[in-house]
Order: sequence, then C-alpha cells, then structure tokens
Amino acid sequence: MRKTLWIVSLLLVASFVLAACGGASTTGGEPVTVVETVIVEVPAEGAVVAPSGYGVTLETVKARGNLICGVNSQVPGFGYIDADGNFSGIDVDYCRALAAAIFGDANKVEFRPVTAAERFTALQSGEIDVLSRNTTWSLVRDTELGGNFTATTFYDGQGMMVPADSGINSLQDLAGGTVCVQTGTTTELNLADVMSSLGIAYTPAVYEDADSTFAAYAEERCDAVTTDKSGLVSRRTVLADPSAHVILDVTMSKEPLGPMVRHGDDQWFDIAQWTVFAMIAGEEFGITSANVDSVRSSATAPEVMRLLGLEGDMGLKLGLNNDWGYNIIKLVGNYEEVYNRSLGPDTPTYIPRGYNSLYTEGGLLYAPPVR
Ligand SMILES: N[C@@H](CCC(=O)N[C@@H](CS)C(=O)NCC(=O)O)C(=O)O
Repeated sequence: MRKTLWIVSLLLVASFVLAACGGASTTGGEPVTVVETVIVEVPAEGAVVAPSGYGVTLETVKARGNLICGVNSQVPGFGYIDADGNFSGIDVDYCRALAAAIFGDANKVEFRPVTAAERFTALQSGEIDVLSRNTTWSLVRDTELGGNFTATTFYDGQGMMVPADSGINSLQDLAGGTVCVQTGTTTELNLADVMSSLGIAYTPAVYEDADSTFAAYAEERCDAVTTDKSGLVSRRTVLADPSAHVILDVTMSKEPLGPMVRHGDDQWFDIAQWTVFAMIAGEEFGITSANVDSVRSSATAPEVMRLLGLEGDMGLKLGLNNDWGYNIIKLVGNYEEVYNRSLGPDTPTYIPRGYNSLYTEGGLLYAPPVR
C-alpha cells in the first residue's frame, strides 16, 4: 500500500517537575507549552481519514441509516455475489448480524466489495465501517495498517491446489514450477517464506483478484495455485471440473480470519466483537433463530437472560438496545446456523468444522462470559 508521511505538530501542555529531570528550574513548576513533532503514517491516494473517536462510528452508521460492510464478492461460502446481485457467505452474514444488532434489521447493510489490495485503505479512509472479508489477523494489520481484529470467525491455514493428474504430491514437487497467487495477501508472503525455508526455487505468478488468479490456474499458466484452504475449497467449486483438482495435504501457515475495524473507536470495536461472541454464545446455549422466541419467553438461566436482553442491560452498555443479542440470533442465527448455511454439509462449499467447533467440542470457538 502506498503511504504518505504527514508531519503533525501537537501542542502539549504539561507540568514539568524539572528538578526530577535534573535540570535547572526556570519555570518554578508552572505549566509549560511544548510543541512536539510527531510523524504519522496515513494512507495516500487522497483518502480522507475518517474521524474515529469513541462512539463516532455508531453515530455515523445510525445517521446514515445503514452499515457499510467491506466484503469479498468472489469467494463462495465466505463472500460472494450471484448473478442476481445477492450476497452470501459467512463473512456476509456477519455484516447482517451487525446490522441486526444495531438496527434490529439485518437488511440495513450495504455490501461493498473490496479486493485484497484495497481493503485496508477502504477501512482507514472510512469508505467502509467494518471489513468482513476472509482477512487474516496479523501484527502488521493490527498496527501499521490501522486495524483492530475483533475475533476469529474462521480458523484457517494456507494450502496448495494442483491438477489431480499433475503428479505433484508435495511442495517439493513444485521445484522449478510456477505458482499462481493473489497480491496484497498473507498468501503471497507465506509462499515466499515457506518455499525459501524449504529451499524450493519457484516462480510466483501474481494477480489482482481471485477471478484472475484462478482463471490463470485454469488456463494452466501456473502449475499450482495457493491461498487459504477455505479459498481453495471455495474456488474449486467454480472450476470447470472440480474433481480434476486436488488440495495437497500440507498447511503452510496459520490464517485466523475475522472482522476488522479501524483504530480509535473502542465502542465500535466492542459492538463488532460482541456480535461475533453473541453468535458463538447462541450456539453454546442452544439458542437458534427457530427457538429464540420460546427460549426468551421461558428463560431462567442468568447468562441466557442477559444475552437475550431480559436482564442486565448488556445492550445499553454497548450503546445498543437490550435486544441486540436476540436480534442477531432471531434475524441471522447463531454461529452454527450461519456456518451451515454457507459451509455446511448441504452446501457445495462444505468444510468440516474442525478447529471451528465450539471449545466444548474440541474446537477453538469460545465466547467470553456475557456479564
Ligand atoms: N486471508 C488472506 C487471503 C485472503 C484473500 O484475499 N484471498 C483471496 C483468494 S481466495 C481472495 O479472497 N480474493 C478475492 C478477491 O480479491 O476479490 C489475507 O487476509 O491476506
């Protein structure tokens, strides 16, 4: 991402106890004005950096009347737009859940497709309110790229897909070959790391988006294609003959995927994070979109009552209404429902739950207490 350095002068008024610094006191402990120069990195491309103080994002979203969610449009099961313009996928349903939490209406969301390379600028500039697009949580994204990851909604790892008749069974078999990869991704960086640590020479063929990356692979302009395993499973379904391609039994990295907000607005971070936790807690407590009304009318378990807004003012603490958790589950579903809708056994993009099971079932999904 292209960056510009801005020089920002800050007026800091501080009361210095100069004696403590060992200097001669000329101000007698009076406040002194210090002009400090701070160098801040901001996105270039003329982007206006969105105001991001506490509470600003929720106010902006409510005043606008809808949420703008940055999503994928090319990865079935995660973020995908069909020929009729309908969006689907677990990342897309997260956006609907967030809209349900805020507005009590899962449709008050505009889906804004963003490519891997443009997604962080879109978030920082305020073009989108939240990024929910198979995005991997990493240190650089949490710091330099100005984001805060809310929670992992899908634990993934990078894989490699090859034609089934290629005779390629391992990364070593790719020596001297060409690998198709998308730019602006962790994929591109991991590929370089893994191949160099294994001492395998290869040529990367780099593309801008998933369609061009997988088109190049389908046209045999590379020997293999690499991305998150979920992305491989997903994109294999839209290749001409899915059964002609195999995903190698190798995991090249950790790819914890989840929604990201920009730095600076902790209230918005909390709302975005607890939307994930409400879906996970819903599954843990056995509350579904189908039974949430009867659970709510007969609930006695204190945590269920707090999640569904019967007790404790949890929604008000987030800056929302107390039925925020009820609305998420009623209008979109718990985590399992959302998962199965896009990645379950009855879908073409079926991925067994694995790590993405509840902690009670040996997985990594764990919501903190609603209290
Ligand atoms: N999780 C990785 C990779 C995510 C990624 O962008 N994957 C590609 C390949 S499946 C993709 O979604 N492309 C769709 C697009 O650019 O529209 C990351 O956050 O960098």
